[in-house]
Amino acid sequence: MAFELPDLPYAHDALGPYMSQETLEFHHDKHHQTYVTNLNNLVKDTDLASKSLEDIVTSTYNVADKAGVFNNASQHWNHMLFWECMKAKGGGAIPSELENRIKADFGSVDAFKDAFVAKAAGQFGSGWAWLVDNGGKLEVTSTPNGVNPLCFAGQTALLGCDVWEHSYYIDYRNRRPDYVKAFLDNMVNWEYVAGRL
Ligand code: MN3
Repeated sequence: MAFELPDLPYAHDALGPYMSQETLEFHHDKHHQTYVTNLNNLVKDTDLASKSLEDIVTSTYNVADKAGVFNNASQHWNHMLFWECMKAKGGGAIPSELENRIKADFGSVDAFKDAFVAKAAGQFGSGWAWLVDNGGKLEVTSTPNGVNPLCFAGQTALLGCDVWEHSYYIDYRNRRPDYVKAFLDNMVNWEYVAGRL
């Protein structure tokens, strides 16, 4: 069965003023759609066509002649997570179980946010910043291009933030740290993130 682009879980204008309708129209309707279309074309009539998205990502990571499949499959997975990680009037209180885990592993919510923004800002070029559960310990990581926590044994992605320029350039121009701060404080759906624990 072909992969499909899921609808956004909110209206295109729901994340304003922090992420504009124009950004979501380009990012979801065009960029994400392109990954899905490319993935379907690349796996069509191959033995990958019957595999799950997660299996395609993990089985093509670092396989030289499967780089195109990996890039489009991982980006499809990453963006589906990214859309779910946000909501209208997001940010705010973190559910207590997740907040306690964050405090235990980072010292405080503010220290976690500082570490996440630093990782996101420090990712050279295109990529992602993540909050992962790595074998029972919460960590912030960053990855290049489409690489994601599925590629690393023991890691479960809780929160993902797209730091490709197409994710923030319309609204923030070159100010990636301001975008990531707004993401954490005003866009994240912490109930959804906590539900991934
Ligand atoms: Mn993107």
